[in-house]
Amino acid sequence: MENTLGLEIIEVVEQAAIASAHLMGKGDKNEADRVAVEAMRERMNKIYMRGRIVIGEGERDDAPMLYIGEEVGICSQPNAKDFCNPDELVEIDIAVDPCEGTNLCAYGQPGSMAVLAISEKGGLFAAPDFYMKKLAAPPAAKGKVDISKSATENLKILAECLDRSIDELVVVVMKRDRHNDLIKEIREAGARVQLISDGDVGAAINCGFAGTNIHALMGIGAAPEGVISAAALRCLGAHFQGQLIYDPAIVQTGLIGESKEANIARLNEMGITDPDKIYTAEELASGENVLFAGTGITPGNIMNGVRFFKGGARTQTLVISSQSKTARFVDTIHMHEQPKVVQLR
Ligand code: VTB
Repeated sequence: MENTLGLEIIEVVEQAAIASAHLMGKGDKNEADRVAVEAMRERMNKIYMRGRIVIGEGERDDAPMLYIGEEVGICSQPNAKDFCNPDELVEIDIAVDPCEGTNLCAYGQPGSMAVLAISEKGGLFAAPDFYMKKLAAPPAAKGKVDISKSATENLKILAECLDRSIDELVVVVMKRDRHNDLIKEIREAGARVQLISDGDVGAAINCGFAGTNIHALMGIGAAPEGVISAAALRCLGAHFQGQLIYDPAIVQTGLIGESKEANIARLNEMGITDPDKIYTAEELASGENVLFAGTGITPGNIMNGVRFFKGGARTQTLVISSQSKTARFVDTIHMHEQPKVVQLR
């Protein structure tokens, strides 16, 4: 992936985060999402690239912007031939979640982010709008923990890999009824549980870094966001596995189709013949070059949220690249007006 593209992608997530942050704490999650989508799309369409949304705001008929299949970037515009050379352009697939954790943003809670992942064409799994059972863990446990094992077994393995006792582990789980048994099991195994109301992408990424005091993410969240988490964790060499969940009785919340049978039929139509397949991070984000970018909207464990000052804002963004093998924290001061002073605080 071109370096300049990497730089522009940072601005895409920054702009989405700033837009959402204006609505932080206002109690309107749809509006917080809408403005982020608009800002993300506007900035993306100024990039010299041929991009295609593979994970976005939904099917074309349901989403006016950043819908699945939407072409983005200067070189996707109808008059692109006038200023883009198709021979020198790599086609890019993009997975976006302009406001991950919309509730967190709307209620001023920590952990919401504007995130995206990009890869060359075909490099990101176009996950259906279902749920996904997820297991994220630090690099030391990669390939050792296994989503098909019980939480108890995985905690034993994790403790060994991280050279600590089970009660020194913290597992993030989303507070949902569907996780009641899982939470009980983790506690009985001796580990500690950090319950979150929303935002499992941030939680997954925390597993990729030492020092966050988060050692695993377990439980069921949305599938599309699972791919974005997988992209980040793949670049970090951390563990991520995902398994699609298509049975409404397991999920218990959210919109997930009429019935298990209808959902399996839909998956088959999409070419997913083994609906129970367990995907690794490398399968969900299989591209040769994968890049993750996320800007904090509200503060998180490893990144600050957007802070406004007179005439501007300051953002923090994490960019992880498989190509350059870097995890880069980008701290940006946005000067919307000519400032009298630029403060560093
Ligand atoms: C959300 C959201 C998560 O999964 O809860 C969602 O906060 C799905 O779960 O970050 P519910 O339908 O039960 O709310 C995520 O979007 C991402 O996986």
